[in-house]
Amino acid sequence: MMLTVAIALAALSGTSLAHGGVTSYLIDNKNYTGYVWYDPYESQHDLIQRSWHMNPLSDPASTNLTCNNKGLAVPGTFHASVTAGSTIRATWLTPDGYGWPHTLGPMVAYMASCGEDCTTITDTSSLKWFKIAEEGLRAGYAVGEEDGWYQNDLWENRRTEYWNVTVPAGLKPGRYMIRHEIIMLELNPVQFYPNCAHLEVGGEGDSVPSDEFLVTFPGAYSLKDPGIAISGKVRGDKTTKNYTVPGPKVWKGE
Ligand SMILES: *[C@@H]1O[C@H](CO)[C@@H](O)[C@H](O)[C@H]1NC(C)=O
Ligand SMILES: *[C@@H]1O[C@H](CO)[C@@H](O)[C@H](O)[C@H]1NC(C)=O
Ligand SMILES: *[C@@H]1O[C@H](CO)[C@@H](O)[C@H](O)[C@H]1NC(C)=O
Ligand SMILES: *[C@@H]1O[C@H](CO)[C@@H](O)[C@H](O)[C@H]1NC(C)=O
Ligand SMILES: [Cu+2]
Repeated sequence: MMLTVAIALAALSGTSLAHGGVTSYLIDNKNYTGYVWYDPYESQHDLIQRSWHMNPLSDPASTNLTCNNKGLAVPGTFHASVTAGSTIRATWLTPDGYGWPHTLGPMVAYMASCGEDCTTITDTSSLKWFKIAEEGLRAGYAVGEEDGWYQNDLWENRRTEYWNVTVPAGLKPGRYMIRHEIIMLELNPVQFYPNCAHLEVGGEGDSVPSDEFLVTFPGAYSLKDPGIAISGKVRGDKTTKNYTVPGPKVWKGE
């Protein structure tokens, strides 16, 4: 117990320990364990999630931004079945019970059509992503107020360790990559924490997003975007009460 507290405090105060990513997904009542970043790639198999490392990414122009470094599919990787309109619950929780360590900044989720098969895609930078959900600054809060951000809710023992996003009900069935991302605005340079996984969407939908909703990673973000340029200046800012989440508008599936 004391050890857990000590580790949590150490991780909070030290920036090098204080990182992470999506560790499991709950999809249509099935729990899909994620890639374990501190275990060797060779030891992992049968996951929907691509490989990742806990370290932050800071260059919006790097191919590392797409699916977290190389974001490789593991042997036996597959697509998780999900019905359009269902909730996907992503958890940021390590096996030792230690959760997401940062508080200030938005959370976003994207999907991209894989065509025939997500599992065989090696170059994820050609995928066309559409945003399905975002958690920006809550109304009435300033950017420096932790309670203004859902990211703060993820903090261990604070309120919750997960984020629910809904697969747009109108989305056409097919195979899609999902990309969750936490953007940490505490420091300059900014820190991006993306994670990718494979989905097989079923249901009755027949919609696909039009071009105005589609972006690539890298490509979607610039260090000049207001919601990124502000990184390193939010802590202590009790006056800025607007925040523009980077990337395209959320596609609602219509
Ligand atoms: C899903 O599995 C992970 C890893 O085994 C576990 O930490 C988590 O508690 C599980 N979640 C649910 C909802 O069962
Ligand atoms: C991607 O990240 C890895 C590991 O941090 C680094 O060695 C590599 O140079 C990065 N590649 C690019 C294109 O930024
Ligand atoms: C998130 O989804 C789970 C089911 O996957 C549900 O039990 C939980 O109440 C949802 N939480 C919120 C905050 O919507
Ligand atoms: C807040 O709004 C102002 C005025 O529209 C804009 O210039 C600024 O970039 C916005 N700030 C953020 C962080 O989005
Ligand atoms: Cu960190």
